[in-house]
Amino acid sequence: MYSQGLIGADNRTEETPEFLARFQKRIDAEEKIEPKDEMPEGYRRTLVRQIGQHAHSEIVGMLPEGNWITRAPSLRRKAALLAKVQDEGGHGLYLYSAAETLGVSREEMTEELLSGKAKYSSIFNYPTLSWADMGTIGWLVDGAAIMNQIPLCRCSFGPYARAMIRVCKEESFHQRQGYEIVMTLAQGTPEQKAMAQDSLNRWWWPSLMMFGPHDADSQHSDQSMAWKIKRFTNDELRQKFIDATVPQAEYLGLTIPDPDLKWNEDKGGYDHGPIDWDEFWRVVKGHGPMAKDRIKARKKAWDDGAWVREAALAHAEKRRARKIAAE
Ligand code: FAQ
Repeated sequence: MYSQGLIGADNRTEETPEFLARFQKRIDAEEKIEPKDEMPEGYRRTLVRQIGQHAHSEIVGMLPEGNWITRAPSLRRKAALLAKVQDEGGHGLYLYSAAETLGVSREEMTEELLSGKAKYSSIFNYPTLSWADMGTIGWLVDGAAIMNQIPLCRCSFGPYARAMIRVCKEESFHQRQGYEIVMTLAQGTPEQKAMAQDSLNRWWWPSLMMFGPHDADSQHSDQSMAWKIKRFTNDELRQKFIDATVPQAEYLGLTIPDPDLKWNEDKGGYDHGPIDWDEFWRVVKGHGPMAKDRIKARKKAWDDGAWVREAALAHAEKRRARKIAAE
């Protein structure tokens, strides 16, 4: 991928075969790469892309659930949902900070999100139509996020790996509170059970799409695996998620909306029906059902927050000037 003559992420080091071999040796020895270490520019760019996309997903991911905070059915549910959405905001901030260590600013990343240049997870482009969706998001969306993020705790880039440890602990609470909501509905009245089933029907396939395209169509997987940014391929993680989730649905007495789903004794996992990749790419390219609303909401939040950023900068400048005057 790299030839002699390319310059590394520090803008000085030439990416010679020796440089690349030295870097790969550190990766292979499971050493953590830290922000000031020498690294190939491709490694830096891959991380900025993935961590930036991940941060945007957390922040945009607050919107579908935020939609239900005022309509939570009890004080207990409202308190848990508020805490969960707040955690997601926190995850976004850790992740923006991790990306900033690679020389990209939060403003630049936000601009890329608002202009449509940077992606965020396809899952957050679907609407939350009923209270049951709060349960299903915790159960399936956070469940899928954990499956994907536990291996990221071993990512070769130190700040990302460390951020993921805390994020995963919080995601685990999110998953449980979601499963408990769905369990309450599934064990409730026939109408409540139907609401849970309808929600599962709508979120199952988009949750499988969260893991990204089939391995054969995943342009970044090979290099990201070699750099130990990713530890498993998209299909491997999707399979693990299906195998863990099917028994959970059975326990709830709910039906996964896939007539082709069946246990395969030979592979020790479930076979599943075809994923609608046309829908996936449509959503990824910005044509998801809620795509326009999501970006509009983020743009409004950014614009409405301009005075806070300006005030914080003016305050910092005033303090700096006072400190200099006192010296
Ligand atoms: N949606 O070559 P690959 C959460 C893009 S956090 C949109 O396979 P890669 C917490 C991909 O960027 C959820 N785009 O790419 C929560 C690439 O496009 P690019 C987010 C997608 O990076 C819960 C192109 O397709 N999690 O849920 C998607 O090796 C509840 C080719 O794909 C993360 O971001 C998609 N689903 O693998 C919050 C985890 N899939 O960039 C609120 C970190 C693929 O070349 C409520 N990220 N694309 O223009 C990753 O693990 C990886 O980036 C993958 C994709 C696995 C997502």
